[in-house]
Amino acid sequence: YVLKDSEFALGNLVGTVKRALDNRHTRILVVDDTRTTRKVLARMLAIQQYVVVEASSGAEALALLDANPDLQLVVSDYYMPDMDGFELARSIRRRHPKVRLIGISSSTDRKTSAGFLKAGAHDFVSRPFVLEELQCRIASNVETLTQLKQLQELAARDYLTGLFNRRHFFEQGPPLIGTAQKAGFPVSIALLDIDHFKQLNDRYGHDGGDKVLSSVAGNLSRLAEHETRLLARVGGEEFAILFAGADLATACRLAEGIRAEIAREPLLLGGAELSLTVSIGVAEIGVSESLDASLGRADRALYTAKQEGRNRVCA
Ligand code: GH3
Ligand code: MG
Ligand code: MG
Ligand code: MG
Repeated sequence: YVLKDSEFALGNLVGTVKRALDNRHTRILVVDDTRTTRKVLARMLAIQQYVVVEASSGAEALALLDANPDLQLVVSDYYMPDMDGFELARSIRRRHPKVRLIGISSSTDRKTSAGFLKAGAHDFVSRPFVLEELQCRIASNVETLTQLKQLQELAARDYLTGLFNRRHFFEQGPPLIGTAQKAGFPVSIALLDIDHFKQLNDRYGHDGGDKVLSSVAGNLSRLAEHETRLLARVGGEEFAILFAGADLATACRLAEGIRAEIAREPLLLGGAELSLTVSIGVAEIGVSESLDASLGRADRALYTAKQEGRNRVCA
């Protein structure tokens, strides 16, 4: 079966439309001091459905990047009065190492492309440019950004439960704690461990145990869902939650709510109803106390909860 020309053309058209739809959320910063050149480029990208933001100088570009973390791709001119393209590339590299930059300059100076790349640009297009070349270079840089984002997302997640993993918890925890404490808010930490989990593994096998873990994780993310909270699977059947804005008493109340809800609702495992409990240790994080140290104190409180009979919250 051979595609007819018309079908082939239709396929191309559909591909273009699909790609354009994918572009809708990608924002591109166009930097050029010459208004007309900037407008022409901006219009070309807008036709491709990219969201275009414009800057008429390097300083304006840097200010826009500082203010908009979702600006990830810059297309910049070389000759500009306040700051040339190379200097802008170096500043972007320093201040926004994840942002990708494509340099543009007139093709008469062949050294410009090397200069741009040496200054930290990822790609280069000569003016006057062939529209298709510019589109392809932008598309390939957007693809790299998308892949990086997917990798980062994967690296932050625990494969079994889909929750954030220990690495992400220790990466994002300290800045969250720092921001909250600097603004005068308390931050507390809860460490949660499933009771008698080994027995579940023995009874239902490791696969059954895994299913229980996923299910508990699902319940936890529902119960702990809040922008001021950070939930992660920090060990085999151990989960940690940071409560920003919660002092010890508040965090204990929140933890008690989670404990009670998990104890109340039986889990379904292969048609069987299974009741399950958790023990939780809570600590309020001291100003300038490390996350490690506060997690250690929550762990000691958790040990007490286990000692005192499980299915309880201790501080
Ligand atoms: P306790 O109430 O004292 O916490 O008793 P426990 O049986 O839960 O004891 P402990 O916390 O020491 O045991 C945790 C068990 O969790 C040991 C390990 O076999 C199991 N486990 C850890 N990670 C996984 C996992 O990814 N999948 C499964 N199925 N089991 C796991
Ligand atoms: Mg210029
Ligand atoms: Mg454990
Ligand atoms: Mg346990």
